Amino acid sequence: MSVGIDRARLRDPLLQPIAAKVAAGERLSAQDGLTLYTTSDLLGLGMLADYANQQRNGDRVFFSANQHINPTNVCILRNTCTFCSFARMPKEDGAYTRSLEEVFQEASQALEMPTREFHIVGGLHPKLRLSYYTDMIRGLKERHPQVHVKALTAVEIAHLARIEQMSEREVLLAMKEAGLTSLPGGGAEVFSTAVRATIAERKLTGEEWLRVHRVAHQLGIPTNCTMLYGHVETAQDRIDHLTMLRNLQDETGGFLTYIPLAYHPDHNELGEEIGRVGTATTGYEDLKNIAIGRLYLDNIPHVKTHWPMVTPFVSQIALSFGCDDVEGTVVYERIYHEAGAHTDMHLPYMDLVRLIRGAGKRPVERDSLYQPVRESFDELPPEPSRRARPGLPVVHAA
Ligand code: V47
Repeated sequence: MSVGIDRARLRDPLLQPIAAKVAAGERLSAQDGLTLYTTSDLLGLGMLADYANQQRNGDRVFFSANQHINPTNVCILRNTCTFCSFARMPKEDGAYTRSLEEVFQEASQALEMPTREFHIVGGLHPKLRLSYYTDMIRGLKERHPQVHVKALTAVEIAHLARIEQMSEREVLLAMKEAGLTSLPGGGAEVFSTAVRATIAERKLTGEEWLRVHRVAHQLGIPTNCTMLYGHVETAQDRIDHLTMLRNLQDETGGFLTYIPLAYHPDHNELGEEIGRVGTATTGYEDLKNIAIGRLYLDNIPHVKTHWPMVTPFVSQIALSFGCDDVEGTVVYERIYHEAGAHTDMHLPYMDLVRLIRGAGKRPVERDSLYQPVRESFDELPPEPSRRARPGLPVVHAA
């Protein structure tokens, strides 16, 4: 059922001309984007985003039976990415690097659920070579041929290219050859040079991040994109970032989904510096970023809510604010839990179905490429048999 735009319900008159553009399917300008960031009419903004989403996706909401795997937290940027709580120096307490056998073992733990995607990201390890990752992908595909592998952020691709003295294109080709389906959207943070100088001084630049994604798209590897919000960035920085994503998408069409990532301030230097420890972003900000992503990125088909960061509760409401995709079962979430997220690490498959249905939407299990895998769930056995099997450490954050 398609909802319309009831312009009488807009409390902020500045939203009226934007509503006219949304109704006509016209692209929003950067100034419109800034207006959306500054309005306090959250429900008006949500109505516009819901309309734009319904036009594209109807009442379908996608989710995936996926598993996050983080092969190492050792990262050469440990001391300069001040927002990150996950990275460790090689000899620091808590540093770990998995052998390939350990990765394969972890990957087989959740297979009682119908896993369709491995989401693999980690630190920039000074010694792990390209072959570690290509052997990992090959080994995973041999063991689980039906599972898609979405692996390594643009930052990790650029790092491997540097240590292997290869081009990014060659690294991506080798990964594709090994069985890679797509790239996740991490590492983008906020493209602004000034923001990066504060939060990620030595990470690759925005232009470099976009270059890796452009090459991936040219090679037929679709990718995701993200923006890390809620730290030192301004509304202008956010719109500039979204404009750069939109421009690349006009050029290549290779982005599948946009995921706004809510900054978590615990156990990292930036949180202490800006006095935010213990105070993550608000639901208001989280919903705004989802809605603006939907309206401004008119050429990116999907907008995903990452429930480990914003809670399943906010994610469910996001489904009425322009969002059509919920992060999947996840199984082990480490990056945000290190930074103070209090959500569970794992959301059982049927809980996701219920969450989507509870928002009045139609759940669709998808694969990494947004091909529907299952749209009817009533015949599935009830839990607990579809939960991860006993013994799998489904860890609840303290
Ligand atoms: O790039 C790191 C973020 C990202 C913190 O493509 C933090 O489907 C909040 O990109 N607070 C990696 N965020 C995760 C990511 C992702 C997640 C889910 C789905 C997909 C996808 C991609 O995590 C990093 C960084 O932006 N991050 N530290 C922190 N303290």
